[in-house]
Amino acid sequence: FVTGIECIPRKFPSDFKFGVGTSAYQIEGAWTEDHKSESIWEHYIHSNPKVIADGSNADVACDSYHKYEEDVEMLKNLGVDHYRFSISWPRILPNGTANHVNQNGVQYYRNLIKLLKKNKIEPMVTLYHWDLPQVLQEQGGFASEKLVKWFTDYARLCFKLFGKDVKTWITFNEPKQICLFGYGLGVFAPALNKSGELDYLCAYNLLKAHAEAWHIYNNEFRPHQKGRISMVVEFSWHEPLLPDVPAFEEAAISNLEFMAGIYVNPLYRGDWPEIVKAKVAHNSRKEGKDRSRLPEFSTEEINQIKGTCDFLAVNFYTSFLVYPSVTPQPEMYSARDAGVSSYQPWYWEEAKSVWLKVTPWGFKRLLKYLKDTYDNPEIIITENGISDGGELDDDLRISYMQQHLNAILEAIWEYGVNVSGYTVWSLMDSFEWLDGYQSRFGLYHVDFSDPRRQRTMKASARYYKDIIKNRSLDKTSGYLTCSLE
Ligand code: GBH
Repeated sequence: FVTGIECIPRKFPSDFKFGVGTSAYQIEGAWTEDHKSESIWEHYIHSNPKVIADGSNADVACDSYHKYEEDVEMLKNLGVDHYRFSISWPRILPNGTANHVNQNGVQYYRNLIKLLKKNKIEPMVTLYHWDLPQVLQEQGGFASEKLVKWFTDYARLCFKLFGKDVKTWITFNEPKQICLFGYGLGVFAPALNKSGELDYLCAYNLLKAHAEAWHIYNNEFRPHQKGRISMVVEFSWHEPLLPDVPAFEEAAISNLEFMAGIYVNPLYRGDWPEIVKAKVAHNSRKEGKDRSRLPEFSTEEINQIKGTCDFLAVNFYTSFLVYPSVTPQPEMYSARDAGVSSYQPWYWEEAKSVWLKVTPWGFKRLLKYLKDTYDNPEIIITENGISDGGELDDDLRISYMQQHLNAILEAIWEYGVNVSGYTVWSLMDSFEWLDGYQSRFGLYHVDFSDPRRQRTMKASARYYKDIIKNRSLDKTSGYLTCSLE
């Protein structure tokens, strides 16, 4: 029986913001210019060139250090509301610490921000997108408590230098990649692999550094600068392999909590998720340890961390099917602690990056889950995008964006999820970490064999430009999609 017709407006709310993103190390190049010092990624790649799929590095990358004016031209052409980029810590503070400020580095970001403002593009600035000064790594990096002081000195300096024009700050991009990949699995710089210990210690120090930076902003800068600050967390959706079977439902939640809740729960409630605390404590006891491998937050720390999140900043790319397992990937302690395994079926649509399968349905479920779990927060999508081989006629990217934007519309209109902005990853093709230049995420193509690093608009850029102009997913269907109930 047809009981009614459900119609979803295909239009975005009038104050919805559209943007694109990049990060310093992936685009700037000029890796030693004007007194910039070496970051952990430069150090890692220069000493192990084989870890990068095509043997490349980001010494020049998109050369945005010299070509930011062209970058802003592209942003203008797209008509974006905001541009998310990151500041290179070793470019601003070559010694790592705030005892010497590199004026040339400061000037670069001043110029960029000024040009953005002149063109009415809001800067959304990430303080840390994985490029720690190598000198600080040599003193322990994120495994050291000193990180809190190093990072908050750097953050305070940036608020002071740029806060007049920057109203949206991100402390860290994707703690999971920093801690699990960098200190647990040994695949990202600094390539340490003590999973189940160093990754948890990294998360502990990172969260304290984030919280302290939030309080510094809140107390010393917010009163007159009036901006907002948060931390970006990457969420994949974790779907139970067998839905409605309690053990599988629990496995999926467990993976969500170990992969993302571990970083987000503290921001909302001050502490690790209960399930994470319980499972790590249980396993630590079984291993004969006197205390949990997961560091414990003191009451004071809990109070300090709780509430340090002005909006929920979410990166979304893909989903996984999850099942309970007693023998998960042995090298991955956090998976072992979670007691789950996960995989992506071969028939899900593929991207160029092996880890990325197209799952807009997972995005919609995730948004609903976030609304329900964190008390209906304002959500900004700070990254979403897909890789291919760099084609100019990039149908795959257009279809990916169309499906993911549609998922947002459905989450807004069907579930009342408060999504206020969307950021495409990425403005242009750039250095894609371990994939080098083989996986391309850009709306603009970059020719890396050309010394001028020529940028060319792809079909997806024209598609996104239209969406931004119309504030709608299509112009033809009267802004509504209807389905029979
Ligand atoms: C984002 O991370 C990053 O913020 C951004 O810099 C990056 O360019 C973009 O994604 C695209 O990758 O190499 O198989 O061991 C998204 C999360 C982190 C998921 C790295 C895949 C690599 C897995 N990604 N991870 S693998």
